[in-house]
Amino acid sequence: MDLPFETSEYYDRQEMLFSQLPSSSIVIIPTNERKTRSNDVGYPFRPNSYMLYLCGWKEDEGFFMAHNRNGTLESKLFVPPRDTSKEIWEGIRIGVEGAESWPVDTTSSVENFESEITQMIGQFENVYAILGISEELDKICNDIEGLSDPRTFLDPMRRVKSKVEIKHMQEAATIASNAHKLAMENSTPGMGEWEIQSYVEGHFMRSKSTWSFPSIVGGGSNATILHYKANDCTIISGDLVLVDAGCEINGYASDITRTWPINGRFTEAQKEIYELVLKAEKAGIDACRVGTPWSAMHRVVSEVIAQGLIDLGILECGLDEALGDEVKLDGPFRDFFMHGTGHFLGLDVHDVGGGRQGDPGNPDSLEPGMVLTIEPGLYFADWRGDIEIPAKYSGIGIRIEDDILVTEDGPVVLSSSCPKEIDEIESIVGSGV
Ligand SMILES: [Mn+2]
Repeated sequence: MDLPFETSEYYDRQEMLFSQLPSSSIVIIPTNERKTRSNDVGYPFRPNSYMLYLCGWKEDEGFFMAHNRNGTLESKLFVPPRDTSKEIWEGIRIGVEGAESWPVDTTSSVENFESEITQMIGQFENVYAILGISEELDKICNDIEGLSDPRTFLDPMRRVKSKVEIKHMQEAATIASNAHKLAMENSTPGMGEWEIQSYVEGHFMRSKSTWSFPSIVGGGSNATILHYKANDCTIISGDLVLVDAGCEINGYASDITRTWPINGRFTEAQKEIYELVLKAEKAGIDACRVGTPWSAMHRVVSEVIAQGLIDLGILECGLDEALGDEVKLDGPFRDFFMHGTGHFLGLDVHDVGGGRQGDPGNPDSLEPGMVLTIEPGLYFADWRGDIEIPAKYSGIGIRIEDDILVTEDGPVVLSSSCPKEIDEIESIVGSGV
């Protein structure tokens, strides 16, 4: 069996879910569907995160079902049956019998799913199902009145990581830290953004992991595009390169951003902006403490950024005016720092349970075991016509992002082995060329 956790971890999660549900409840969760790219070629398959969370099932078909009839929790996994003619092409399946060692009470074939579920659903007063993923399940649930979404209960659970989850997240953060370091070492003026990407993702692959989201590698003013994805330009001497990349291992994601000069030396103007972003990032990390309201990190980071922009003469106003509305923080500093300060991290890179500013379902405050990113940035987009930018900062885009575990003893930076001080970066960039 190939599971990242002991089966008891999954049974505990199933128990914790049902401890929140009324009696006579049934929960049904599909895994993701395969998506065709063309003809016989599919897009890479990634199992559904809730499926991974509740039972670790990784094959590209399957349904998790559990109910609490008579006060006892019973779970069942519907899986693709053994089928030699399909296995010749796609690989050997675990099958109904093989799945018996998964953390569920019983197993069945997906071929029986519709008839079994249709017949069962009527026996329960409360039906919980995740819709919008499986056409088959959506069709079955079409006529059910008062159907509820189990994610209301699962998301807050996923938000707080167990000790063993944290172990996997530390591994993901360490692999991504080393990938960034390797790319720094091999940086040299005139190389392509795609070559930097190959060092980063090559290291992911060598570490038996994959990317957790498509890597962002932006040289020069491409760094001012927040989710830049072309990665097809060359990076010339004097330019910075921004790399926002993370990996996934055992289902868990990391997400790190570093920005460095491709020739190994920051210019004075680049240094001024870099130091400001770094100062804001450190202040944000320091705010990741148990009991801190979620909005506090963004406020702390925004205040440092806004004050820094004033000190550099980029904004000509006082701090209050620079920050704007007390709650929305929508002042002119947002022309240069236009995204949120961070998000939760876990099975998904933008993990569930709230996180981004304004998301519904944000927690009131930070708890031990939560993992989030802190990622301030400053962007002086020379291609924008709507804002005025001092010439010396034109085209600079800098973001610094780390992965933070909240503990009773303060913030723990899971990605701390990834260099971010100016002198560290200057000594490592190009050292492997
Ligand atoms: Mn991020």
